[in-house]
Amino acid sequence: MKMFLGTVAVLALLSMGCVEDPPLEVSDEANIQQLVASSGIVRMQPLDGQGGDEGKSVEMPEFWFREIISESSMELIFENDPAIGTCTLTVIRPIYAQLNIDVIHDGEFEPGTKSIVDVRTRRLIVERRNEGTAPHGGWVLTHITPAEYALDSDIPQEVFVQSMALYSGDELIWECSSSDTFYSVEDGLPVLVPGTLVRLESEVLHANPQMEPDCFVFAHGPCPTWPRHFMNDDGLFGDITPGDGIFTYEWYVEGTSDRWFIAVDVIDADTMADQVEEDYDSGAWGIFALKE
Ligand SMILES: [Ca+2]
Ligand SMILES: [Ca+2]
Ligand SMILES: [Ca+2]
Repeated sequence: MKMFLGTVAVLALLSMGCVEDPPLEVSDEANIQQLVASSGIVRMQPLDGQGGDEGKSVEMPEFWFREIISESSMELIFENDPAIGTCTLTVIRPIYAQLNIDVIHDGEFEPGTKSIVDVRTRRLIVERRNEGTAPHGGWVLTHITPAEYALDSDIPQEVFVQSMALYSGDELIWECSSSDTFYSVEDGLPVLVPGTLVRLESEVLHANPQMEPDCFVFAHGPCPTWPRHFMNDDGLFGDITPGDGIFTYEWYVEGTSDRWFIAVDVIDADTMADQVEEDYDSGAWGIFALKE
């Protein structure tokens, strides 16, 4: 065992030595890869937070949450040659997880599990502003689309987010009706002011509705008490019109973070109806909101 540890230490020193040698020339692709890896707002959170939504509906499970099994590293697809000084990229990151779900309302947590095989995708635009300068060879992130979460399993996806809108009071401060929309990192992301009442609205689609309700919608991230919240369409808690297909969650912005990853997460009611079938079906969109 001692010899083994010694070998590991030597290898670690050798590899540190390699890192110290500065590369002669870093390619645009390598610089962009480093920029994307180091940028906090490119991150696509796994939506594994637990919620304050229990008991909001009799059709809902007693408890449920996603548990990450593994996340693959980010894959970048360059949509053009970065030599021209600007480049559009697709970022793909698979995730393997399980849905822990307990549908028996008895106060005991005895969940079943459902496999989650998802892929998260978003697109970026990067620009070379000051060639050859640090960091990242002068490459900066200028635009970003929302992150889109989709099934990558054998199950056909039937539930989809269609829109997201953020209001501060009555003022619309950010909206998205296509996950292909690019937003300027500088001035196109939602900005939230601590202490203000903010409303997140979303429309969703069920392509093959069989149940009533046909899906459940959740907000992730905005409020520190719980990372996950039930979005309702019953005309209460900030929802303006009951039954109009616009789901709402509203909250007072707290000043505890510099930014919040805000996602809308739709889950098929058929997925939530039992704890034994391998029928996980969900879709989501997410975007970073900044603190004013
Ligand atoms: Ca139970
Ligand atoms: Ca509504
Ligand atoms: Ca089912």
